[in-house]
Amino acid sequence: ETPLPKRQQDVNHLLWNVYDHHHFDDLKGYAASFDPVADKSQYKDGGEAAEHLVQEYKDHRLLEQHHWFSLFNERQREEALMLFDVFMQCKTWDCAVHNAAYWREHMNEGEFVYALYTAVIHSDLGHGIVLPPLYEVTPHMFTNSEIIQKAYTAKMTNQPGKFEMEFTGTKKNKEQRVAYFGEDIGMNLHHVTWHMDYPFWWEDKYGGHLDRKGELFFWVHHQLTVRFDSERLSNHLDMVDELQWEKPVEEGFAPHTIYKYGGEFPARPDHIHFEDVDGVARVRDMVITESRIRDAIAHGYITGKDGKVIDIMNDQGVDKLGDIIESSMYSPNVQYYGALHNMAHIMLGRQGDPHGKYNMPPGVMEHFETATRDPTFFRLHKYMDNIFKEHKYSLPPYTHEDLDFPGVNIDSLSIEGELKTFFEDYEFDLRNAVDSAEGIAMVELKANVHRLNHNDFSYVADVNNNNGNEVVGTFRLYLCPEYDNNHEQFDFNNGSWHCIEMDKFWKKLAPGGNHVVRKSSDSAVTVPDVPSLQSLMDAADSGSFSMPEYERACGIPNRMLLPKGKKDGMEFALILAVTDGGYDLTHPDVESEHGGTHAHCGAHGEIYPDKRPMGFPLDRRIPDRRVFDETTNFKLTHVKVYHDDHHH
Ligand code: CUO
Repeated sequence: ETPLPKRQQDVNHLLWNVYDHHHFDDLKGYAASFDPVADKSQYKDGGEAAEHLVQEYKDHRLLEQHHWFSLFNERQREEALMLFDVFMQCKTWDCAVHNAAYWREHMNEGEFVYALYTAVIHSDLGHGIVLPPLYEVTPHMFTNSEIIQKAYTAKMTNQPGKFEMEFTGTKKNKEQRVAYFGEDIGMNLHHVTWHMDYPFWWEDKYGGHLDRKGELFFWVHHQLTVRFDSERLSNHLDMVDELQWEKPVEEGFAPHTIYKYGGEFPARPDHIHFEDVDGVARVRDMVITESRIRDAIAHGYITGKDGKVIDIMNDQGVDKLGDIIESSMYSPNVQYYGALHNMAHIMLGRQGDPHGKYNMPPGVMEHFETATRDPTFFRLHKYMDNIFKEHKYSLPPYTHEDLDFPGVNIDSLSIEGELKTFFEDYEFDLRNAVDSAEGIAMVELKANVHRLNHNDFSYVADVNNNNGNEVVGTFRLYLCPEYDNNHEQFDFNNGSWHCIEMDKFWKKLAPGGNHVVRKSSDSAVTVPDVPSLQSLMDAADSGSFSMPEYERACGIPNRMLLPKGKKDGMEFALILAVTDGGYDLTHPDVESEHGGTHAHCGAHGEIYPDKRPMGFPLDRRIPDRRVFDETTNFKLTHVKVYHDDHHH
């Protein structure tokens, strides 16, 4: 088979300057002489998918080039999936790369990029490839119009440039204080990649079942929501209020972002009331969909489209609810429960032009790359998070027996090092934002962003195992804000829903005392920065490419593991629960890191490594905290997160 450095090089070249179709010489040849349906034996399906796409192309039904692309647009999604399907049907890399070079010339560029990314993630042929950071492939979706304009001007005058990317808006808008979170390029990369790892359009026919996809949808967005709330508290802002269909959308939003082709992203004024969106949904439909879901929660079951009753009063209930709320193709009854979440994204994206009067392109809410820039994103997801909470809190609280790990107790829990955050500078490449006009040399174009980071630290725990034999412990670490913005202390029951998942790992515990040290950099919720496209090109060209640590881009950026905190320290409860790994762990390989980012993103191509519900044991209501106090394999300690406001 084609060696990894060559496959990496092909992907780099396919994604370089997608919009002006500058081709590397190797790909030029492929594109010119290839006929996708000449040799049908190269496809697993005998060429059916390729024939379908070729026919659509011949009939001039495909979306033009140099036009915006949105996954939420049904026809555009269909087209992107036609190409995705062709890639997935390829038996060899050679087939895939020829098709890619060919369709790059004939399809809409946004559709092409989406199909290629998702195929590299989900096809066996993509194994080992590091997908270049999307913020360098389609920079328009990750930066603002000011930067883009400067890049064009620099390019025209052939001047290299480095531009300061400021957060959107002004100090007059208090939401700007937390723009560093919603506009972080790494955070947006995490979000868009999660939705590529677990697409709502996924059907098992493409390549197997995605384990606990609905629950992951809940958990990854719950964690974005609670992390955003802790960032708000760090900046003296109240936690987010939920969005309601029949109340005004409080915050307006001026995105200051521009499409590569298709003009500016639409803005939305303050305090508007939701309007029906032509061709999408009426506000009333949204209210009906919501009440059907709330009814299901109240009754404890979902009704399938065949009328079958699906019990949700158990650990698996949240997975089913995730499927119907998003909704994904896994929803057992989309006719009845609708697609609350996906519709809401479109409804919000269109509120600036609900009747299509001004022919505006989709709003930031209609792309996973850009959605978190709009403060309403978090109001929408808080709204859905509260629906999930309603379900979780309808389940019986855990008993001592549910939580207990007999013979295991935690003697101490502390932090080694200081929990300290700061802002730093980071550069990324803008060259793909501008066209590579023939004859004009490629000048260096960079954006400089300010982003949150923190010092390395370790968790230190002394765990006693009195069982007389070795046992496996599941270590679950959470960080929970202790006070709201009015300095009211959360009681244990109200506070536990706001806990940030910090890490989850498995460890063998020898009989007697175990001194466990876990580094912050090993966290199962975070990933490191993906290398730049240029360094991926250099590495692949050198012929010895291997970077397994960057293969997955889904995960909170490791530098954002800690919330910002406050200059004089912000109080958090640090919680460690050590539960029975002999039961929890689905794999025999105890010390495996399961791909490094499994807590929010699963283990690629495998079942989720932890049998317990995500968020365990803090995912249900806790009416009596004595249950936890009496559980010796559970420990709570108080810590402070400091923010150093000297820029690093
Ligand atoms: Cu990720 Cu709403 O699900 O943006």
